[in-house]
Formats: sequence, C-alpha cells, structure tokens
Amino acid sequence: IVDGWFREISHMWPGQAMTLKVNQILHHEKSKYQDVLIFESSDYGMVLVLDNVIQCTERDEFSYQEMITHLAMFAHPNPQRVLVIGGGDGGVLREIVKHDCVEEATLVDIDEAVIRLSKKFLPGMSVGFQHPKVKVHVGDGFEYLKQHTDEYDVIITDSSDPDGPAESLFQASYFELLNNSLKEGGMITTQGENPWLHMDWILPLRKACKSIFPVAEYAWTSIPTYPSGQMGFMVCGKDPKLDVKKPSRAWSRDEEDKQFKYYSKEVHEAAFILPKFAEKVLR
Ligand code: AAT
Repeated sequence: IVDGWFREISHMWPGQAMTLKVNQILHHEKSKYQDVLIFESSDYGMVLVLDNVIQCTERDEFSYQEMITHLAMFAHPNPQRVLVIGGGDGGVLREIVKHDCVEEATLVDIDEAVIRLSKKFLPGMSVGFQHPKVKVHVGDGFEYLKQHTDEYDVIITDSSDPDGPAESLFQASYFELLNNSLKEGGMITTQGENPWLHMDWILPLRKACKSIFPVAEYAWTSIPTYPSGQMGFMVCGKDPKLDVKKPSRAWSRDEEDKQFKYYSKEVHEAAFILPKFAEKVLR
C-alpha cells in the first residue's frame, strides 16, 4: 500500500496492476500458508487479499461466485452432493445452497485464517457457512480428494492462482483425482485464469481436462477487480451426452431475478462463446 492505494503488483501480470483506494486496513496477518490482508476500499467495499493478490471485493464478487458455481450446477440435472475446494470466503457455498436439490455441500480450504476472517469481515459471503447443509474441512484439497472417491455430483475448485499453495490444483494429476471423486454423470468447474494474460496456463489446463473428461469446455466472466477484468473457467463432465454449455434445468425469470445478479440461462450459454483471438488458440 503506497499513499493510501493498494497496488496488485505481481510477476503473474507483468507491467500492469489493479489499484484500489484504501479507506482503512482492518486486518493483516501471516497465516500458516499465506499473507492475509483485509481492507475497506473507497468504492469496492471490503477487499480480501492473499499474498498481495485480490481474491474478492464486495462490489463484484457475485460475478465470479455465481458463474463458477452455477455453470456446473445448472449443467447437472440433479446435483445432490457438492464439494468446494478453496472458496474460504463462503461465497460459492452461498450460491450452491440456492439449489433445493442439494443435500450436502462440503468446503475444503487449506487456510483456516481465510474462513475465520471472512466470517468476521465478509458477512455477505460467509453467510454461506451458516446453512444447515454445509460442512467445512480445513485441509489441502489435493489430499482430501485422494480419500474421497465416487462421492460427488459437482466439484467446484475456487482456488487461488497457481503461484502459491494452490499450485497442485492446476496439475493433470489433480484432474484425475477430481474425475475419481465424481459420481457417474458428475461435473466440475475450476478457476481457469484469463486468455489476455495466461494462455500458457490455460492450454495445458485444457489439454489435461480434455484427456480425462469426455466433455471439457472453457467459459469466462467479466469481473473488474481480477487481472485484466476477466476470469475463465474449465467446465467438464463425465457423461458425453450432457452438454455443459447448456443448462439442463432452468428457473423462471422471476426466480432468476430474485436469486442472481449475473447468472441467467442466456448468460450461461454466452459464457462459452470466445472472442476470435482466444477461440483460435483454444479450438
Ligand atoms: N472466492 C474467492 C476466490 C478465491 S479464494 C481461493 C482460496 O483457495 C483461498 O481461500 C485459499 O486459502 C484456498 N486454497 C489455496 N490452495 C489450496 C489448496 N491446496 N487446497 C484447498 N484450498 C486452497 C480465488 C481467487 C482467484 C484470484 C485470481 N487472480
């Protein structure tokens, strides 16, 4: 933080940096895994930062949390058991339990500090932890999956960038584990970075997914406070007959209006359409 502005300077996005005006620093600690900073910004509400990388702001988190959750949740005809890897702020849980068909939603985050501080400073997201269907496990997502096979209908990997404790969550062996933890017809979404910046991460990610899952597609959302204002996802499925690009269930317009600020059935389908520069590389 310099002169009252937080700057997201990182070798992961050379020569550019999101900058947010700080009203007040609320908490700063070194957890067992990462540097955790929470500040109140002038125009984006509360901001959670891990290792100097913005994880979410109250103003635009809904775009990422709704899309990473509902792309897989609506593509699946009947998700009952759902797992989140990462997502320690609780926002993805908040979205999952909007589906009445869900019987159990389990969250596995490596860092108790993220969960503890989100409960204290990010009530709009951590409300997800309060739901009776939710279970929380503090631990490494990679290790957790090894112990849980054939258990989940949907698994959402809401992880930090590959530079840090989430490195293993971008490797081909992680996608093998996800595949083994899914039940028949299961689906996944993972954090898939951004075509403006990270084709060198996306290409191997997509290759790994394609070699493991019969269905593997790339989608994206618009989000001002992630690098270059955009975030991608890999959405994959075990059943070749189920197209993840189309919702297999739909809610009424009224229900959508009530529940969502970003997602709709039209946005679901549009999210898989890529601009030419990205489509040519990922085709
Ligand atoms: N919804 C907030 C967005 C995030 S949070 C990423 C979470 O992943 C953090 O809470 C972190 O503690 C957790 N995490 C990191 N590594 C692991 C692991 N190995 N196992 C389980 N959880 C893990 C992502 C923001 C993306 C930022 C884009 N620039």
